[in-house]
Amino acid sequence: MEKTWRWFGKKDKITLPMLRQIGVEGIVTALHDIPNGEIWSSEAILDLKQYIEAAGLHWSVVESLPVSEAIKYAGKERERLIENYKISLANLGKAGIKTVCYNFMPVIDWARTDLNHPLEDGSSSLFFDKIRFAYFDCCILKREGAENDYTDDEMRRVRQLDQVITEKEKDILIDTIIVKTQGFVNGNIKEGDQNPVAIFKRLLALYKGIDKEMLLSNMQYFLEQIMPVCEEYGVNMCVHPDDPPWPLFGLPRIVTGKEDIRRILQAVDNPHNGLTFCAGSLSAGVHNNVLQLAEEFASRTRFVHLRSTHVFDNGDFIEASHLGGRGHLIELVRIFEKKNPGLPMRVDHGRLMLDDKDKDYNPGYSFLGRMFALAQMDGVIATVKDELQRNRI
Ligand code: DNO
Repeated sequence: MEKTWRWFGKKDKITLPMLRQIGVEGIVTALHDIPNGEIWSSEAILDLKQYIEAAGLHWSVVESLPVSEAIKYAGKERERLIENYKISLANLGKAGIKTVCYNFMPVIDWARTDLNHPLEDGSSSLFFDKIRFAYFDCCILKREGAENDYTDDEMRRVRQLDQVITEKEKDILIDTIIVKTQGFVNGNIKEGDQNPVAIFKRLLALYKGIDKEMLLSNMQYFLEQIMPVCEEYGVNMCVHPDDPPWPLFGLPRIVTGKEDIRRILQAVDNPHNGLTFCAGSLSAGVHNNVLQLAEEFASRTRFVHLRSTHVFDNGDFIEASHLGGRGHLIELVRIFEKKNPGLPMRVDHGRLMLDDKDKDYNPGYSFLGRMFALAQMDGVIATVKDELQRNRI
Protein backbone atom coordinates (compact mmCIF):
# COMPACT_ATOMS: atom_id res chain seq x y z
CA MET A 1 0.00 0.00 0.00
CA GLU A 2 1.10 3.54 -0.60
CA LYS A 3 1.25 5.57 2.62
CA THR A 4 -0.74 8.74 2.07
CA TRP A 5 -1.91 11.54 4.36
CA ARG A 6 -4.82 13.93 4.16
CA TRP A 7 -3.36 17.41 4.00
CA PHE A 8 -5.57 20.48 3.86
CA GLY A 9 -3.44 22.62 1.58
CA LYS A 10 -0.95 25.42 2.00
CA LYS A 11 -2.72 26.79 5.08
CA ASP A 12 -2.56 23.45 6.93
CA LYS A 13 -0.55 23.77 10.18
CA ILE A 14 0.83 20.33 9.42
CA THR A 15 3.37 21.07 6.72
CA LEU A 16 4.71 18.91 3.90
CA PRO A 17 8.26 18.81 5.35
CA MET A 18 6.73 17.45 8.59
CA LEU A 19 5.04 14.73 6.56
CA ARG A 20 8.29 13.83 4.80
CA GLN A 21 9.85 13.16 8.19
CA ILE A 22 7.20 10.66 9.21
CA GLY A 23 7.35 8.48 6.11
CA VAL A 24 4.38 9.80 4.14
CA GLU A 25 4.71 9.06 0.42
CA GLY A 26 1.59 10.45 -1.23
CA ILE A 27 -0.66 13.40 -0.49
CA VAL A 28 -4.44 13.34 -0.36
CA THR A 29 -5.88 16.80 -0.81
CA ALA A 30 -8.32 19.07 -2.61
CA LEU A 31 -8.56 22.64 -3.81
CA HIS A 32 -10.29 23.60 -0.58
CA ASP A 33 -10.65 27.28 -1.46
CA ILE A 34 -12.75 26.66 -4.56
CA PRO A 35 -16.46 26.70 -3.70
CA ASN A 36 -18.53 23.58 -4.41
CA GLY A 37 -19.65 23.39 -8.00
CA GLU A 38 -16.99 25.66 -9.47
CA ILE A 39 -14.35 24.50 -11.93
CA TRP A 40 -10.92 23.42 -10.77
CA SER A 41 -8.72 25.13 -13.33
CA SER A 42 -5.57 23.53 -14.71
CA GLU A 43 -3.54 26.46 -13.33
CA ALA A 44 -4.81 25.96 -9.77
CA ILE A 45 -4.31 22.19 -9.97
CA LEU A 46 -0.78 22.48 -11.35
CA ASP A 47 0.16 25.13 -8.81
CA LEU A 48 -0.75 22.84 -5.91
CA LYS A 49 0.76 19.80 -7.60
CA GLN A 50 4.08 21.57 -8.06
CA TYR A 51 4.03 22.83 -4.47
CA ILE A 52 3.62 19.23 -3.28
CA GLU A 53 6.33 17.95 -5.59
CA ALA A 54 8.77 20.65 -4.48
CA ALA A 55 8.54 19.07 -1.03
CA GLY A 56 9.54 15.68 -2.43
CA LEU A 57 6.01 14.23 -2.31
CA HIS A 58 3.33 13.66 -4.92
CA TRP A 59 -0.40 14.33 -5.14
CA SER A 60 -1.82 10.82 -5.03
CA VAL A 61 -5.56 11.23 -4.42
CA VAL A 62 -8.15 14.00 -4.57
CA GLU A 63 -10.41 13.98 -1.52
CA SER A 64 -12.90 15.28 -2.34
CA LEU A 65 -14.06 16.75 -5.59
CA PRO A 66 -17.40 17.61 -3.97
CA VAL A 67 -20.66 16.68 -5.67
CA SER A 68 -23.05 19.63 -5.34
CA GLU A 69 -26.44 19.12 -3.73
CA ALA A 70 -28.31 19.94 -6.96
CA ILE A 71 -26.63 16.94 -8.63
CA LYS A 72 -27.78 14.74 -5.75
CA TYR A 73 -31.38 15.93 -5.70
CA ALA A 74 -31.52 16.54 -9.48
CA GLY A 75 -32.19 20.27 -9.26
CA LYS A 76 -32.40 22.57 -12.24
CA GLU A 77 -28.71 23.44 -11.96
CA ARG A 78 -27.74 19.79 -12.39
CA GLU A 79 -26.56 19.81 -16.01
CA ARG A 80 -24.36 22.88 -15.56
CA LEU A 81 -22.84 21.44 -12.39
CA ILE A 82 -22.11 18.11 -14.06
CA GLU A 83 -20.45 19.95 -16.96
CA ASN A 84 -18.25 21.79 -14.45
CA TYR A 85 -17.45 18.53 -12.71
CA LYS A 86 -16.40 16.99 -16.03
CA ILE A 87 -14.06 19.90 -16.77
CA SER A 88 -12.48 19.59 -13.32
CA LEU A 89 -12.01 15.85 -13.83
CA ALA A 90 -10.43 16.39 -17.24
CA ASN A 91 -8.08 19.02 -15.77
CA LEU A 92 -7.08 16.63 -12.99
CA GLY A 93 -6.52 13.79 -15.46
CA LYS A 94 -4.37 16.00 -17.68
CA ALA A 95 -2.27 16.91 -14.64
CA GLY A 96 -1.76 13.19 -13.91
CA ILE A 97 -3.96 13.08 -10.80
CA LYS A 98 -6.12 10.05 -11.42
CA THR A 99 -7.84 8.98 -8.21
CA VAL A 100 -10.85 11.02 -7.11
CA CYS A 101 -12.72 10.33 -3.88
CA TYR A 102 -16.22 11.80 -3.46
CA ASN A 103 -19.40 10.99 -1.58
CA PHE A 104 -23.09 11.01 -2.34
CA MET A 105 -24.45 11.77 1.15
CA PRO A 106 -27.28 14.31 0.99
CA VAL A 107 -26.93 17.50 3.06
CA ILE A 108 -24.58 16.16 5.71
CA ASP A 109 -21.19 14.51 5.22
CA TRP A 110 -19.97 12.47 8.21
CA ALA A 111 -21.71 12.74 11.63
CA ARG A 112 -20.40 12.63 15.20
CA THR A 113 -21.76 13.99 18.46
CA ASP A 114 -18.57 14.37 20.50
CA LEU A 115 -15.20 15.43 19.12
CA ASN A 116 -13.32 15.04 22.41
CA HIS A 117 -14.52 11.86 24.03
CA PRO A 118 -12.04 11.24 26.86
CA LEU A 119 -10.23 7.91 27.02
CA GLU A 120 -8.78 6.47 30.24
CA ASP A 121 -5.21 7.13 29.15
CA GLY A 122 -5.76 10.90 28.86
CA SER A 123 -6.11 11.08 25.07
CA SER A 124 -9.47 11.53 23.34
CA SER A 125 -11.34 10.16 20.36
CA LEU A 126 -14.44 10.87 18.25
CA PHE A 127 -17.75 9.50 19.43
CA PHE A 128 -21.31 9.04 18.17
CA ASP A 129 -23.96 9.03 20.88
CA LYS A 130 -27.31 7.86 19.52
CA ILE A 131 -29.38 9.64 22.14
CA ARG A 132 -27.60 12.96 21.75
CA PHE A 133 -28.01 12.64 18.02
CA ALA A 134 -31.73 11.91 18.43
CA TYR A 135 -31.96 14.85 20.81
CA PHE A 136 -30.55 17.17 18.17
CA ASP A 137 -32.95 15.77 15.58
CA CYS A 138 -36.13 15.83 17.73
CA CYS A 139 -35.59 18.71 20.15
CA ILE A 140 -33.23 21.18 18.45
CA LEU A 141 -34.00 20.70 14.78
CA LYS A 142 -37.57 19.68 15.68
CA ARG A 143 -37.81 17.77 12.39
CA GLU A 144 -41.37 16.74 11.60
CA GLY A 145 -41.91 13.04 12.37
CA ALA A 146 -38.37 12.63 13.70
CA GLU A 147 -39.56 10.66 16.75
CA ASN A 148 -40.76 7.88 14.41
CA ASP A 149 -37.15 7.14 13.53
CA TYR A 150 -36.27 6.21 17.11
CA THR A 151 -37.48 3.45 19.43
CA ASP A 152 -39.72 4.15 22.44
CA ASP A 153 -36.81 3.49 24.74
CA GLU A 154 -34.58 5.89 22.82
CA MET A 155 -37.29 8.58 22.98
CA ARG A 156 -37.62 8.02 26.74
CA ARG A 157 -33.88 8.66 27.07
CA VAL A 158 -34.14 11.72 24.82
CA ARG A 159 -36.76 13.15 27.21
CA GLN A 160 -34.52 12.37 30.18
CA LEU A 161 -31.66 14.20 28.49
CA ASP A 162 -33.96 17.14 27.87
CA GLN A 163 -34.32 17.55 31.65
CA VAL A 164 -30.60 17.95 32.25
CA ILE A 165 -28.91 19.24 29.09
CA THR A 166 -27.56 22.79 29.41
CA GLU A 167 -27.79 25.57 26.81
CA LYS A 168 -24.02 25.39 26.39
CA GLU A 169 -24.19 21.65 25.71
CA LYS A 170 -26.90 22.28 23.13
CA ASP A 171 -24.72 24.83 21.35
CA ILE A 172 -21.80 22.41 21.33
CA LEU A 173 -24.04 19.69 19.91
CA ILE A 174 -25.18 21.95 17.07
CA ASP A 175 -21.63 23.03 16.39
CA THR A 176 -20.40 19.42 16.39
CA ILE A 177 -23.08 17.83 14.24
CA ILE A 178 -23.60 20.41 11.52
CA VAL A 179 -20.74 22.92 11.65
CA LYS A 180 -17.31 21.76 12.88
CA THR A 181 -17.38 18.42 11.10
CA GLN A 182 -18.66 19.91 7.83
CA GLY A 183 -16.97 23.17 6.87
CA PHE A 184 -13.45 21.85 6.48
CA VAL A 185 -14.56 19.02 4.17
CA ASN A 186 -16.27 21.57 1.87
CA GLY A 187 -19.61 20.77 3.45
CA ASN A 188 -22.67 22.97 3.37
CA ILE A 189 -22.18 24.90 6.61
CA LYS A 190 -19.01 26.67 7.70
CA GLU A 191 -17.83 28.16 10.96
CA GLY A 192 -19.08 31.70 11.23
CA ASP A 193 -22.31 31.03 9.29
CA GLN A 194 -25.25 32.66 11.07
CA ASN A 195 -28.02 30.39 12.34
CA PRO A 196 -26.73 27.01 11.14
CA VAL A 197 -29.90 25.23 12.27
CA ALA A 198 -32.03 27.33 9.91
CA ILE A 199 -29.60 26.72 7.02
CA PHE A 200 -29.69 23.02 7.77
CA LYS A 201 -33.50 22.96 7.74
CA ARG A 202 -33.54 24.66 4.35
CA LEU A 203 -31.13 22.06 3.00
CA LEU A 204 -33.21 19.19 4.34
CA ALA A 205 -36.29 20.61 2.62
CA LEU A 206 -34.58 20.22 -0.76
CA TYR A 207 -34.87 16.46 -0.35
CA LYS A 208 -38.56 16.33 0.42
CA GLY A 209 -40.03 13.38 -1.49
CA ILE A 210 -36.64 12.01 -2.54
CA ASP A 211 -36.29 8.38 -1.55
CA LYS A 212 -33.47 5.89 -1.79
CA GLU A 213 -34.35 4.78 -5.33
CA MET A 214 -34.43 8.34 -6.61
CA LEU A 215 -31.13 9.21 -5.00
CA LEU A 216 -29.61 6.09 -6.47
CA SER A 217 -30.89 6.91 -9.92
CA ASN A 218 -29.46 10.46 -9.58
CA MET A 219 -26.13 8.93 -8.67
CA GLN A 220 -26.29 6.57 -11.63
CA TYR A 221 -27.10 9.49 -13.93
CA PHE A 222 -24.13 11.47 -12.58
CA LEU A 223 -21.76 8.53 -13.02
CA GLU A 224 -22.98 7.79 -16.54
CA GLN A 225 -22.40 11.41 -17.53
CA ILE A 226 -18.85 11.56 -16.19
CA MET A 227 -17.61 8.08 -17.21
CA PRO A 228 -16.56 9.10 -20.76
CA VAL A 229 -14.29 11.79 -19.28
CA CYS A 230 -12.90 9.30 -16.75
CA GLU A 231 -12.17 6.86 -19.58
CA GLU A 232 -10.54 9.48 -21.74
CA TYR A 233 -8.21 10.74 -18.99
CA GLY A 234 -7.80 7.52 -17.00
CA VAL A 235 -9.44 8.94 -13.87
CA ASN A 236 -10.81 6.54 -11.27
CA MET A 237 -13.78 7.73 -9.24
CA CYS A 238 -14.13 6.17 -5.80
CA VAL A 239 -17.21 6.75 -3.72
CA HIS A 240 -16.83 7.11 0.03
CA PRO A 241 -19.31 5.07 2.11
CA ASP A 242 -21.88 6.87 4.20
CA ASP A 243 -20.63 7.69 7.68
CA PRO A 244 -22.32 6.34 9.74
CA PRO A 245 -23.79 3.79 7.30
CA TRP A 246 -27.50 4.31 7.95
CA PRO A 247 -30.12 6.96 7.12
CA LEU A 248 -29.98 10.20 9.13
CA PHE A 249 -32.59 12.97 9.44
CA GLY A 250 -35.00 11.05 7.23
CA LEU A 251 -32.58 11.44 4.32
CA PRO A 252 -31.89 8.47 2.10
CA ARG A 253 -28.40 6.96 2.24
CA ILE A 254 -27.20 4.74 -0.58
CA VAL A 255 -23.67 3.59 0.30
CA THR A 256 -24.26 1.77 3.57
CA GLY A 257 -23.14 -1.81 2.97
CA LYS A 258 -22.88 -4.87 0.77
CA GLU A 259 -26.15 -4.58 -1.20
CA ASP A 260 -25.73 -0.85 -1.81
CA ILE A 261 -22.15 -1.14 -2.98
CA ARG A 262 -23.03 -4.04 -5.28
CA ARG A 263 -25.85 -2.04 -6.81
CA ILE A 264 -23.71 1.03 -7.45
CA LEU A 265 -20.83 -0.92 -8.97
CA GLN A 266 -23.21 -2.94 -11.15
CA ALA A 267 -25.40 0.00 -12.15
CA VAL A 268 -22.39 1.58 -13.84
CA ASP A 269 -20.22 -1.43 -14.46
CA ASN A 270 -17.07 0.38 -15.45
CA PRO A 271 -13.67 0.00 -13.75
CA HIS A 272 -13.54 3.81 -13.42
CA ASN A 273 -16.55 3.60 -11.11
CA GLY A 274 -14.84 2.42 -7.96
CA LEU A 275 -14.91 2.46 -4.19
CA THR A 276 -13.08 4.20 -1.36
CA PHE A 277 -12.93 1.40 1.17
CA CYS A 278 -13.43 3.32 4.43
CA ALA A 279 -13.15 0.63 7.08
CA GLY A 280 -14.12 3.16 9.74
CA SER A 281 -17.43 4.16 8.18
CA LEU A 282 -18.38 0.62 7.20
CA SER A 283 -17.45 -0.91 10.54
CA ALA A 284 -19.76 1.45 12.46
CA GLY A 285 -22.70 -0.52 11.03
CA VAL A 286 -23.17 -3.85 12.80
CA HIS A 287 -24.76 -5.13 9.58
CA ASN A 288 -21.34 -4.91 7.92
CA ASN A 289 -18.61 -7.51 8.03
CA VAL A 290 -15.66 -5.44 6.89
CA LEU A 291 -13.48 -8.38 5.89
CA GLN A 292 -16.18 -9.94 3.72
CA LEU A 293 -16.76 -6.59 2.06
CA ALA A 294 -13.04 -6.27 1.34
CA GLU A 295 -12.91 -9.77 -0.16
CA GLU A 296 -15.82 -8.94 -2.43
CA PHE A 297 -14.91 -5.39 -3.45
CA ALA A 298 -11.09 -5.35 -3.40
CA SER A 299 -10.81 -5.36 -7.18
CA ARG A 300 -13.01 -2.26 -7.53
CA THR A 301 -11.35 -0.45 -4.59
CA ARG A 302 -9.16 2.49 -5.61
CA PHE A 303 -8.37 4.04 -2.22
CA VAL A 304 -8.39 2.73 1.36
CA HIS A 305 -9.14 4.55 4.63
CA LEU A 306 -7.67 2.61 7.51
CA ARG A 307 -9.71 3.32 10.62
CA SER A 308 -11.66 1.19 13.07
CA THR A 309 -14.62 1.57 15.40
CA HIS A 310 -16.00 -0.07 18.49
CA VAL A 311 -19.80 -0.31 18.52
CA PHE A 312 -21.59 -0.46 21.87
CA ASP A 313 -24.74 -2.55 22.52
CA ASN A 314 -26.90 0.59 22.55
CA GLY A 315 -25.70 1.62 19.06
CA ASP A 316 -23.24 4.30 20.17
CA PHE A 317 -19.82 3.99 18.58
CA ILE A 318 -16.33 5.26 19.22
CA GLU A 319 -13.35 5.51 16.90
CA ALA A 320 -11.18 2.67 18.18
CA SER A 321 -7.45 1.94 18.11
CA HIS A 322 -6.24 1.16 14.60
CA LEU A 323 -5.13 -2.21 15.98
CA GLY A 324 -8.50 -3.12 17.53
CA GLY A 325 -12.24 -2.86 16.95
CA ARG A 326 -14.55 -3.97 14.14
CA GLY A 327 -12.29 -2.70 11.33
CA HIS A 328 -9.92 -5.71 11.69
CA LEU A 329 -7.29 -3.65 9.97
CA ILE A 330 -4.51 -6.25 10.18
CA GLU A 331 -6.49 -8.81 8.21
CA LEU A 332 -7.85 -6.04 5.99
CA VAL A 333 -4.33 -5.04 4.93
CA ARG A 334 -3.64 -8.72 4.20
CA ILE A 335 -6.69 -8.92 1.92
CA PHE A 336 -5.82 -5.76 0.00
CA GLU A 337 -2.14 -6.59 -0.35
CA LYS A 338 -3.10 -9.97 -1.79
CA LYS A 339 -5.99 -8.91 -4.01
CA ASN A 340 -5.10 -5.40 -5.13
CA PRO A 341 -1.57 -4.54 -3.99
CA GLY A 342 -0.18 -1.03 -3.90
CA LEU A 343 -3.43 0.91 -3.33
CA PRO A 344 -3.08 4.35 -1.75
CA MET A 345 -4.15 4.23 1.87
CA ARG A 346 -4.41 6.90 4.50
CA VAL A 347 -4.90 6.46 8.19
CA ASP A 348 -8.27 8.03 8.69
CA HIS A 349 -8.50 10.13 11.83
CA GLY A 350 -6.44 9.62 14.94
CA ARG A 351 -6.74 10.29 18.63
CA LEU A 352 -6.06 13.71 20.08
CA MET A 353 -2.97 13.13 22.20
CA LEU A 354 -0.02 14.84 23.87
CA ASP A 355 0.81 18.10 22.08
CA ASP A 356 -2.20 17.78 19.76
CA LYS A 357 -4.35 19.46 22.40
CA ASP A 358 -5.25 23.11 21.79
CA LYS A 359 -3.79 23.07 18.28
CA ASP A 360 -7.24 23.53 16.76
CA TYR A 361 -6.76 20.79 14.18
CA ASN A 362 -9.72 19.80 12.06
CA PRO A 363 -11.76 17.21 14.00
CA GLY A 364 -10.18 13.78 13.62
CA TYR A 365 -7.15 15.17 11.82
CA SER A 366 -4.63 15.56 14.63
CA PHE A 367 -0.90 15.33 13.97
CA LEU A 368 0.49 13.11 16.72
CA GLY A 369 -2.59 10.86 16.89
CA ARG A 370 -2.49 10.24 13.16
CA MET A 371 1.28 9.85 13.18
CA PHE A 372 0.92 7.22 15.90
CA ALA A 373 -1.72 5.37 13.85
CA LEU A 374 0.39 5.66 10.70
CA ALA A 375 3.33 4.08 12.49
CA GLN A 376 1.10 1.24 13.62
CA MET A 377 -0.23 0.69 10.10
CA ASP A 378 3.26 1.03 8.63
CA GLY A 379 4.31 -1.88 10.84
CA VAL A 380 1.28 -3.91 9.81
CA ILE A 381 1.89 -3.28 6.10
CA ALA A 382 5.57 -4.18 6.40
CA THR A 383 4.70 -7.39 8.28
CA VAL A 384 2.10 -8.41 5.72
CA LYS A 385 4.44 -7.73 2.81
CA ASP A 386 7.15 -9.76 4.50
CA GLU A 387 4.70 -12.63 5.09
CA LEU A 388 3.60 -12.60 1.47
CA GLN A 389 7.13 -12.49 0.17
CA ARG A 390 8.31 -15.35 2.36
CA ASN A 391 5.32 -17.47 1.36
CA ARG A 392 6.21 -16.96 -2.28
CA ILE A 393 9.79 -18.20 -1.84
C1 DNO B 1 -14.23 12.68 7.32
C2 DNO B 1 -14.11 12.13 5.98
C3 DNO B 1 -15.22 12.51 5.00
C4 DNO B 1 -14.76 12.18 3.60
C5 DNO B 1 -15.74 12.54 2.54
C6 DNO B 1 -15.29 12.03 1.20
O1 DNO B 1 -13.32 12.65 8.05
O2 DNO B 1 -13.93 10.77 6.00
O3 DNO B 1 -15.48 13.84 5.11
O4 DNO B 1 -13.61 12.88 3.31
O5 DNO B 1 -16.99 12.05 2.83
O6 DNO B 1 -16.04 12.62 0.20
